[in-house]
Amino acid sequence: MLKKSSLPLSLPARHFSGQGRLKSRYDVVIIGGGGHGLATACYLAGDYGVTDVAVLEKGYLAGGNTARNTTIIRSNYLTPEGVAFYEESRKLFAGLSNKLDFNVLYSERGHLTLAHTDAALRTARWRAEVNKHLGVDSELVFPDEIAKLCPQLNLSPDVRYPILGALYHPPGAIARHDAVAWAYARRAAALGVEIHTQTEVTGLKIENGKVTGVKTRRGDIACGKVLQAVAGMSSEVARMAGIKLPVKTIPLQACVSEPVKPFLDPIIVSGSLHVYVSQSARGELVMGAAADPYPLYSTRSTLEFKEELMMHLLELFPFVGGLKILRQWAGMADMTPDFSPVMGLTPVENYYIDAGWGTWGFKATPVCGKRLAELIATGEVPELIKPFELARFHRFQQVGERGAAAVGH
Ligand code: FAD
Ligand code: PYC
Repeated sequence: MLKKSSLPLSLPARHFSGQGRLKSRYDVVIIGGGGHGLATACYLAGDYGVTDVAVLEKGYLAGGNTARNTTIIRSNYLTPEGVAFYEESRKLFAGLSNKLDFNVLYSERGHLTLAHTDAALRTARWRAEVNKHLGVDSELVFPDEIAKLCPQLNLSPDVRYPILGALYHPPGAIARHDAVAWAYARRAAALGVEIHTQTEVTGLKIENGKVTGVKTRRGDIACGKVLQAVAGMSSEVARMAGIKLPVKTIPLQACVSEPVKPFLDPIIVSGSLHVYVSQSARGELVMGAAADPYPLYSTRSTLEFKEELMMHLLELFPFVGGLKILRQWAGMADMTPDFSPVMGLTPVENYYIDAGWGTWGFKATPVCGKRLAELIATGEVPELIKPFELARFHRFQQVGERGAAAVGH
């Protein structure tokens, strides 16, 4: 064991410093201390010098969906708007450990979306073409190629749903979710941002159509600008601002197995079988399925989820039958009608939104932080996030990502 005196003097603090008193006013208040809120705070301070910022988190840091997701990072979406947006995030992710001087265990694995039907093959081809057109590395592959990329997959034609092909996305990656949040928190705090956990926002002060303050369980605060980045609680918090979101909140469950020696390099997704799996750096299989079939504000997890998931997993990897499940959990996913996020301006002046992240928002953590910081600091809506503004639902300009964002359809 290292003695304290033998540690290098320059050893950086691993975490942000403890919270102090709330000030009576901040230039910017960010509601939600998940990855998105923390990343925005970090880029506001680092890229724009906006440091009079408070991140208010009702629970512990990044204990919401940031703690609960299965960490898949990819940009193989269907719409040009989606592909460009997630590709910027993927690139930021690839350089994140260096930028923040904190190892987020970013690991490029390749991502295979399996097609078991002609319709799924058609969608895979479509996605591959849109991706390639925008310079994103994706291609349609067939069983002979899939066998080389993932020899463990059951490619037998004699199963109920044989694998006909797949969308292969070599840059698909995973990372350590909580390290991403800690890295942003640590850098933001070092730049002067205040991070207050156990500080729930319970109301907003709005005067003449403009937000001027937030009410919290620790007292009221005046502020210049507010961003809400609260994932599964988006409708509730937006309601405090008088904003109705086109969002349904639906539980999404996941689980991990006991750790085993590395055998699975790529990330495997099957929409038809409602199952996806990757192997973490620790050797655990990280697995999930489609969202639950009903809206609910709950993070309970169910036996049905596990039974159905295992049934389908065994169709793909029959040899994992003896593996034990270590943990299962759920998060609350805010699902939009078009399976795309809601980002940017709202009808309330100086009140910004980052919501509708459903089952797909971990991969967007860096780009959300960067582009929302740009919006808040400059007042200009970045081109990259314009397609995702709330007003698109009034103009019938949805960004339909269902075929590429959801695990089961
Ligand atoms: P969160 O991390 O949830 O942070 C929001 C914070 O706001 C929470 O900590 C919450 O406590 C806080 N909050 C709420 N209300 C208040 C209030 N009134 N006052 C103060 N604080 C408040 N995405 C991917 O890209 N890839 C995946 O593989 C993936 N897998 C997933 C698997 C599961 C099981 C789940 C549930 C989600 C998955 N996602 C995935 C989606 C992803 O987890 C989320 O979209 C993303 O984490 C959202 O980040 P966030 O910072 O917006 O939200
Ligand atoms: O966005 O790739 C994704 C994903 C997979 C599982 C949940 N979300």
